[in-house]
Amino acid sequence: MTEMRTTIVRLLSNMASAKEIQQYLKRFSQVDAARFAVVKVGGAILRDDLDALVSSLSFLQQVGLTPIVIHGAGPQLDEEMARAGISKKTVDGLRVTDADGLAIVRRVGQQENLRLVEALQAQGVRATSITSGVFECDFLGKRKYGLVGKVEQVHTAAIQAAIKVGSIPVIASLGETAGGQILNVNADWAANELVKTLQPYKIIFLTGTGGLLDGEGSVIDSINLSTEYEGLMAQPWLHSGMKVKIEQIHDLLMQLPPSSSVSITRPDQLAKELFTHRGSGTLVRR
Ligand code: X2W
Repeated sequence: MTEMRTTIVRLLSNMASAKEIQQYLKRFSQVDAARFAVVKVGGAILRDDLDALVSSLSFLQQVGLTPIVIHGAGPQLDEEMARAGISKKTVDGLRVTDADGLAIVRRVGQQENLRLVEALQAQGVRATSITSGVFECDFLGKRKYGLVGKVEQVHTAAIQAAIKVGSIPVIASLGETAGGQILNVNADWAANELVKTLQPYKIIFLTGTGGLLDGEGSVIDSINLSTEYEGLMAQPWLHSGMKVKIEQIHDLLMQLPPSSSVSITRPDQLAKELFTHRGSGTLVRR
């Protein structure tokens, strides 16, 4: 514990007081190790900010907190599909996926997954690649969306096994039906289903914006849904993308224990968000 404290104090010394950090460490050490945090990583982060992501995840690992990582690969898929001459079509923000598209979704999903796992392992961090067997799906609507899944059940055995040996589970957002058909699953949806099943203490969405933005484009520090939700949704400056995000977070938190919270931040700010009172991105509580 002393060694752990020294590491954290050194890493965070210019962000927070030692007392503050110790308070959080104590709090986190009381949480069930298998349910500490689910971290959703968008494909854009894997492409643009891999080093900061790896440092932040390995920092958590060093202080004895094993996060569960679920990632997407949206921009990489856009690029690979364009290269293959497949034009992008989305319905309700979801990628309509045919058999040729699915082949790319599988290949790119697995590639991006391994890229993160290998980057972690290169830094001496144990990480386990999980690209199947977690999200049991049904077709969301074959005619409308093609080979796109809606998660029916989350199987956590592989995740628990990794956590048990202190290895970071790194999960791709690929699903399969009971009949074995692989399906494309939106990574935010996959993250939400994972969260509902695991009921983690912390839910973290890592984005390039570093948080939810107000009308001026500044990061909103915190949102208390029980007192601020209605007012916030009525704001004329809240544009549609953010509105949908806040609605989704609201629905998610309502299904979780009251102590759960959602943090939206950038990879390099993750430790600051978790270990300081001021935080870094947007903290959403119910
Ligand atoms: C997404 C899966 C990847 C994803 C897609 O094909 O783009 C569906 O839309 P990000 O980087 O987290 O956005 N699937 C059905 O969600 O990646």
